[in-house]
Amino acid sequence: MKDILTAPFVIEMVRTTANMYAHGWDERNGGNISLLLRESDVRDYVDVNTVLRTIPTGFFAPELAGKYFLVTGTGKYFKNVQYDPAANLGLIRIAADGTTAELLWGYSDGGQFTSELPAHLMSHVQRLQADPENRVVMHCHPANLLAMTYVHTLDEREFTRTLWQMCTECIVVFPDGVNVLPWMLCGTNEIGIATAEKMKTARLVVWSQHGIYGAGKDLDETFGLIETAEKAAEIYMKIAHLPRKNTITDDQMHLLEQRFGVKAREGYLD
Ligand code: 2HA
Ligand code: ZN
Repeated sequence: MKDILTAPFVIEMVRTTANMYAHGWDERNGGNISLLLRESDVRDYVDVNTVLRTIPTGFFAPELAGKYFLVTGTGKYFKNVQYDPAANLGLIRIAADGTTAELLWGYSDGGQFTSELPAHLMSHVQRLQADPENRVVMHCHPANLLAMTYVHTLDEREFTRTLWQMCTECIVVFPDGVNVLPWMLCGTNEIGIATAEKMKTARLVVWSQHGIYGAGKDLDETFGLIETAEKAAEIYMKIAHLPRKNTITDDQMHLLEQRFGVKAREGYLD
């Protein structure tokens, strides 16, 4: 067996959690990440036939039976992952029953996966249907996106259009736009179901007055997706109280669509 601390998926997760913390997106124990792995990714690093512990997930996801995930731990601080990956992360496999997680590595102090696992796993199911390459679901609390949910309408078309107007590259990075959930109680199957439903049509889902979910094919891409939306929200929060003299027009958005070969969400541009 190779040392799992040298596994690319652990190194990437350590770097990503540290970077997210440095961006101020993950105060205290805020935020969580799940990374879908193939058995071929993990079998050099763990004995896939040795289950350390089983942990009930609290919901039923038969589509994910046999799938492996590297998941941040509940109550754990992103800033600390780099110093003790084995305590702050866990490698789980969803058992054949679709409702039990089999721990193969990590949560070494007796801990378990994030309380938001339902939202993560249900979102993986939806994103895999939309894009078989999707491997990451990422949640965090970026300040400007959060601030925006206090002062901007939560209408998804309007919210998306405002973000697109704040930076030229936004429509290129997230042409599918941003879906928005009203405030809901976090850590529940209900918010998991609602998030996954929103993940059918967009890779970004805002949780009002709480944070954001992003999905993508790898950690870098998903980080970049949230980073771009958060940058746009930052511009919005800088200008929202000032008279707007200029903007990016819908005609200009159409030019961006053509130049970059993307298609804006149906009905979102005039
Ligand atoms: O894991 O961010 O939404 C802490 C949270 C819960
Ligand atoms: Zn949160």
